[in-house]
Amino acid sequence: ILLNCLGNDRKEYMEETFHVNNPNLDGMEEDILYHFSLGTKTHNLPEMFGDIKFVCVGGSAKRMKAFAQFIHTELNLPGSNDEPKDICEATDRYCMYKVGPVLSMSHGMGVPSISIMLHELIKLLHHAHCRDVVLFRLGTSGGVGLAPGTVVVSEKALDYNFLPQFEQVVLGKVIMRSTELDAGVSRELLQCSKELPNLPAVIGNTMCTNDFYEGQGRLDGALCSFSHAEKLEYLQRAYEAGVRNIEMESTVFAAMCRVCGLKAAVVCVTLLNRFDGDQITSPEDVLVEYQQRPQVLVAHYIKKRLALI
Ligand code: R2B
Ligand code: URA
Repeated sequence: ILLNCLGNDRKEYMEETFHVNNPNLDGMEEDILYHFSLGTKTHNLPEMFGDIKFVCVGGSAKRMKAFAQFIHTELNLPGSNDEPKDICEATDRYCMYKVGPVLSMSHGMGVPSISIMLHELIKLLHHAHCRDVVLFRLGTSGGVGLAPGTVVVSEKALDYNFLPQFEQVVLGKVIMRSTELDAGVSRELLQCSKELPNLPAVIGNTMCTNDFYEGQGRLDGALCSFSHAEKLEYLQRAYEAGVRNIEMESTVFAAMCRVCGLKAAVVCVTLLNRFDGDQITSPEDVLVEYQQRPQVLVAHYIKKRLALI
């Protein structure tokens, strides 16, 4: 089934099954995934990655290593998980761990960093002939009108104007891509949250920005060009547009997965309520526990899908 995705200069199509959206790839004798230190000639990608069904990505390398160890235990897999092998150890751009059918990867901070990683990740899944893969972004965020520690499962990823679109500049022109996420996976994740203790979760819209400070209406950066009242007015408008959290990668994540027909979900914990302040003041142990919440939720989902519970 071919669906017209968005009416742009160049039409893009979405099929039911996942596909890369670039005819040039077919003609390439070798594809070097430079930022992963992997390639189609140097590595047997189908053998290494062909059985992947769940890809979990998150900003921090340390957190994604911890997730690899956690999911190893949760899936009752054999062998030790003390020192999981970083498949991308030859580069320090990203880290990558494979745990049975789960790939855990870091993407760094912000749209440019995750976008480079997603180009190479989607090509990797394509070269490895993976099928029926679901992608999750497990992250942190600033909450909008929510108690800190609440997990937001994103309904839509919105831009700074609260629109469900991602702007990419291509050959000097702006291309718009839709940022809708998989409604079925989001609903199932919310259901999973109800089956877990200590996992407050909501479905809401997520606003993605290109900056942590002024770009998110913070008053505490090195620069600030607006008043406290203007900040609150912007957050209030965001709230009214259904925004419940703010982070820095969801729009490009949603857009790239959607164009390639990959199911995707964004699951971010809120570290603070932005109506109450800008600085992240919770103690380290509280923040560590908050950051485990998206991991616990997605692990529960994966176990259910694998019929382990
Ligand atoms: C959430 O946290 C990071 C900024 O602190 C950024 O990567 C994001 O989306
Ligand atoms: N990550 C963000 O992007 N914003 C916050 O306020 C907290 C974490």
